[in-house]
Amino acid sequence: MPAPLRAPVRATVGRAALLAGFLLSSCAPHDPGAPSGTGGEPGTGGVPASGAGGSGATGGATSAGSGGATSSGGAPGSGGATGSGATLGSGGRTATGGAAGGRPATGGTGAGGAAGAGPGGATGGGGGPGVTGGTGFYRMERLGRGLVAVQVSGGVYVGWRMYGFEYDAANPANVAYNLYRGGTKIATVTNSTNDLDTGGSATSTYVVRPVIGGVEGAASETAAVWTQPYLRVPLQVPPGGTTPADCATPSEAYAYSANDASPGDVDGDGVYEIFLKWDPSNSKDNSQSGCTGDVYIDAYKLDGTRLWRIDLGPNIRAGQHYTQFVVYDFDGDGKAEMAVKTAPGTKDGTGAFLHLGPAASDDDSAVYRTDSTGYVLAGPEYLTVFNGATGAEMATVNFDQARGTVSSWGDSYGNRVDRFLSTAAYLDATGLPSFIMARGYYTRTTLTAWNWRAGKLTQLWKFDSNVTPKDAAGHPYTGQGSHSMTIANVDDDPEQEIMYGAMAVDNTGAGLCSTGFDHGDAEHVGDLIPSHPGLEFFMCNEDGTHPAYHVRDAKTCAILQQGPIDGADTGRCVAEDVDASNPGAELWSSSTTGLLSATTNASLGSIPGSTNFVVYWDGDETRELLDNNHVDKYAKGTTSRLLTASGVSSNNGTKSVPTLTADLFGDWREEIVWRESDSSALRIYTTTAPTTRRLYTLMHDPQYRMQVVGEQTAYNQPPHVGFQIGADMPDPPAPNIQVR
Ligand SMILES: [Ca+2]
Ligand SMILES: [Ca+2]
Ligand SMILES: [Ca+2]
Ligand SMILES: [Ca+2]
Repeated sequence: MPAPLRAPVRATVGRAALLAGFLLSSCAPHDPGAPSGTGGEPGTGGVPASGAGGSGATGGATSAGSGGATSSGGAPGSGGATGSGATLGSGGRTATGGAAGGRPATGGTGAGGAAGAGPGGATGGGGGPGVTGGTGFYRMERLGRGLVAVQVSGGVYVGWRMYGFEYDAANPANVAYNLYRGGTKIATVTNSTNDLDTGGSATSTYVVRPVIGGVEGAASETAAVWTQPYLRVPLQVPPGGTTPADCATPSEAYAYSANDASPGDVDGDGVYEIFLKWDPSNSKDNSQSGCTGDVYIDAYKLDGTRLWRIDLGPNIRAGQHYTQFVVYDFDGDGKAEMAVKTAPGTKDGTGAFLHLGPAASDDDSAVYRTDSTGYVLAGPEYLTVFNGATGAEMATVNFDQARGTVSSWGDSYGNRVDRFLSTAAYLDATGLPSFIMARGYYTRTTLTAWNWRAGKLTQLWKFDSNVTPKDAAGHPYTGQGSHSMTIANVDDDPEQEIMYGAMAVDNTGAGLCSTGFDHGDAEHVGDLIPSHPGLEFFMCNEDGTHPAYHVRDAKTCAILQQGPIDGADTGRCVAEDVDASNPGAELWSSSTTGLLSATTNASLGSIPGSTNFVVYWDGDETRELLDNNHVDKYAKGTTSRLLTASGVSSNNGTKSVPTLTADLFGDWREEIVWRESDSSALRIYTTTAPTTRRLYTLMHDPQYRMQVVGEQTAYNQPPHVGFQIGADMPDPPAPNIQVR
C-alpha cells in the first residue's frame, strides 16, 4: 500500500517579522523580461573564505513573465565582502564563499577524490544560482535554483530545486527552505521543495533561500508568476525545400517540424538551454529509400533567443537512426558542448563549412548520395564537437567506426550499416564525463568512447563485436543491441556501464555480459526489484524466438524474469513503479497480457492505457504515464487523465514521444517539452500538483542525467534514476557528486 502522504509543513511568518527581514531589503523588484537584473548584495549564505569579493557572473533566471519571456537575469554583482560570502541580487550568480568566480581553485579529481579546499571552496550552504558543493566522484552541473511559480486555482504553486549536495541523508531535517513573496517570508518548508501560496496572485514575485543547520543561505533568482502551466519558447522554423529532380523521390516538397531536444547550459549561468533537432517531413526510416531534406540542429535560450543553427548538409540522411546528438559539459568548464556525426557539406553554427582535422581538405560541394535510392553509402564520415554557445566547430575527426563494406552490417542496401546511437557516461577515474558513439546492432556491434578535455578530442576506447564476439559464458555480442543505449553504474566501481540491449559494456570498454536474446526496441534500467541487490535491466525482444521480455541482473546478465516465446515482435514495453500496491516496478509490453510484477512476474491486473513514456507528474511517488500529448494516472487497474496539452504534438510517428522529458526546473517532478503543432514554439510544461515527497533534483542523479543525454537517441526512452523512487521507497541515498 502507498505510504500516506505526510502533512505539509509550512510555517507562516507574521508580517511584521517580514518587514524586518534584512536579507531581502536590498533586493530590487523583479522586472520580467528586463535585460539585466540587480547587482550583488552582501549575503550570509557563503562560507567564510579567503577569496576576494565574488563577482557575479551572468545571471539568468528561469523566472518568466506571464507572456512566457524569460527574464535574462542579473548583471554581474559587484561582489560581496571578503570572507562574508557574497551573494547576488536577483538573477545573479552566487560567488560561493566570496572567491572570485566562486569556484574552488583546486578540486579533487581522482576517484572518490575530495573537493579541494581552495579559496572560497567551502560550499554547500549557499543557495543562489550556480552554487557549488559536494566532494563526491561525479562532476555534475552547477544549476540555479530553478524557481518556478504558476498561477493555479486557489493561489500560486511554487517549486524549486534541492541540490544533490544539499541533501543530508543522515539528517534530512537539517535542510529547509524559506520562501519569500515580494520580500516577505511566507513559509518555511521542511519536507518538500514546493508550496501552494494561497495568498499569491499573478503579480507576485518569489525568492527562496535554503536553511541549512539553522543558517539561512543565499537567495535564489526571483521568479515571476506564469499564468499558464508552461513556458513558451519561440522557435525559428527552417524554410522547407524540394528534393532534387534526379533523386529517388524527385521534386518532392518538404517542410520542417521540431523533433528531439536535449538540455545543456551553454553559458554557465545555471539555466538550461535547449538543443533542438529539426526533422524534414521526408525523413526516412533506414528501411525506406528516398531523398531527405537536410537535418538542422539549433540552440535556444529559454526566452526563444536562437544562439545558432548547424546544417548537417546533404551527406547526412534525415531519420530517427541517423543523427544522435550528445549534449553535456564534457570538459568540466561549466559550459555544455555538443558532439554529433557530420560529413563534408556540414556547416557549423557560424555558417562555415567544417575545416578541422580531415575536414580541412575535403570537398564541401560533393554530394555522396546515391540518387537512385537516396542512401548515403560513400564519402567521408566525421565526428565533430561543437561549442555549445556559438555552434562553432571545435574538433573534427574521422568517425572511427567506418562503414567499410555495407553488407557486413546486416544487409546490402544501406539500412543496417547506418544505425547509430549516442549517449554520455562517466567512464574513467577523473569523474568527468565521456561520450559514446555506437554503430550497428543487428549483426556487428561497435561502440567508441570519447573525451573532450583541454581542447582536445581523444578516443578512450573502442568495443567491436568482431574483436570480442562472445562474453565469458559464451553468449554473443553480435546482434544484441537495442534502439536505445542507457547508462547505469551496475558494479562496484563508481564509473558507469553501458546497457546496450541484450548486452552490456563495462566502463573500461570491455564486454561485461550478454543474454544472447538478441535485438529489441525498448529498454529500462533502475532499481526495478528492491529486494534484489543492485540494479535490474528490462527489455523486450523483436524476433519472437526469444522471450518476449526479460528482467536481468544488470551486472551479471543473470535472467530474473522472462516472458513467453510468443513469435511476436514485442515493439513496446515499459518497466516502472506505476502500481502502489506492488513493491518495486511493474512490467507491461505490447505482446503480453496484463501488468506484471518485476519481482515475481505475477499478473497484477489489467494493462495501463499506454506503453510509451513515463513521467513524475503528480504528488505521489509512483510514476505517471506519458503518451502523445497527455499524462495519465494508473491506479487500481484504471487509467485516468491528469493533463491534456492542447495545441501541441508528439514526435516520431506512432512512437508518439515528446520532444523531451527531464527535470529542467521546479522540484524533482519532470518537465515535459512538446512542440506546438506548427513548431512555432516549444512548450515546457511543469507540474502544479503539490507534493510532500522531497527529493533532490533528478539532474543531480548521475544515472538519470546521463539517460537524459541519451534520451534523444533513436527510439527515445524515458530516463530512470539510479535508486528507488516508488510508493514504498526509503529516503534516497546521497548522490556521490561534486559541483564546482
Ligand atoms: Ca544557460
Ligand atoms: Ca564544457
Ligand atoms: Ca561501475
Ligand atoms: Ca522539475
